[in-house]
Amino acid sequence: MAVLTILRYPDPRLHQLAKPVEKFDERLRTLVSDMAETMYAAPGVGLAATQVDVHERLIVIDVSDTKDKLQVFVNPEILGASDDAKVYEEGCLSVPGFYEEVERPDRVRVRACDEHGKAFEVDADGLLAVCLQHEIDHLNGRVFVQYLSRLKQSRIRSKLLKSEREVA
Ligand code: GNR
Ligand code: NI
Repeated sequence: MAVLTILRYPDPRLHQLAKPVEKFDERLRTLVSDMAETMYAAPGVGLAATQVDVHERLIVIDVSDTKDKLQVFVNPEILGASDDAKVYEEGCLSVPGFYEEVERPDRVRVRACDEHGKAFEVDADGLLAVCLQHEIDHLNGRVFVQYLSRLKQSRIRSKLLKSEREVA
């Protein structure tokens, strides 16, 4: 078990397109358990492999209050989305300290495999729907700040670059 390093915006590696997982082997299950540990330690409600610099289509999510309901999505696909949208105040472990409103479809149907390669589908609403869309965006190289105005994006970028310099 290991806590992995989370990439921070505006790291260009956050914009890489992740490739499908092909082998459901021990390496994948170790990565799932390290990602889960990293998510719980942060703490966060979700984590995409892209955020730990692994460019494969893998997400972990736990939106439970008790933090004991890990959900693993390998090669997730959005099969359908509701016409009605909802605004949610989003944050991201790769964009620490910033919370902004993002509008997305209210409900999504997602198909994925678990870490053993078994396929399943879920109908998601509420925070799970927001989180699934946020994480699948990461796999496609998209960070939530890209939904904001260019002014907000550039403010967030320069503040995070400045705080990086202060830590160094
Ligand atoms: O921990 C997280 N909380 C969150 C809150 C609102 C909308 C999305 C999220 S996901 C985020 C963890 C993260 O950055 N996942 O990529
Ligand atoms: Ni995120």
